[in-house]
Amino acid sequence: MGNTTFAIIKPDAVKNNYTGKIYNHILDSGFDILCAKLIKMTRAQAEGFYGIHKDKPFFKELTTFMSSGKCMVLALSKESAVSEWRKVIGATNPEEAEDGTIRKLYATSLGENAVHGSDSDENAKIEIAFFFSDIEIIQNK
Ligand code: IDP
Ligand code: MG
Repeated sequence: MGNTTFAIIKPDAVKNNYTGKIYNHILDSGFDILCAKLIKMTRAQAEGFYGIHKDKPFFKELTTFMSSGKCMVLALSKESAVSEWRKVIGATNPEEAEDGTIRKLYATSLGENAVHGSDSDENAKIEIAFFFSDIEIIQNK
């Protein structure tokens, strides 16, 4: 298992002023933040990032939402970062997310669910490279 994952604080959470709370949640859960920045994606960027879902019925809703406002993108480090971060964020649908998870605490709905987390080491690497250049990433050595 790798020790890096990729996260997004999504536009609903940024709009609702949960960025600081989620940032604290990340640190309190033992992650080291390798890099972070506030961005606003274009529709084309959102479509590129979520290309894996292009045939899903919710693709248009998802890419409209993800390009609707500012979001914070982050690379996070911890042992088994991918699975550890998925535990901290909770189930995709906030109604099914466990108490104390970020999605349970801060999500708006199934589509607008506050945060993103990579689903594999391979995708974490691809997703970090999508948003960050090598020079932006503080190596954890
Ligand atoms: P994940 O974010 O928990 O990995 P995925 O299945 O990869 O969940 O879906 C990516 C994102 O697409 C979700 O986080 C959510 O924002 C959105 N999404 C997933 N399923 C639906 C749906 O049925 N309706 C609307 N949006 C959805
Ligand atoms: Mg996913």
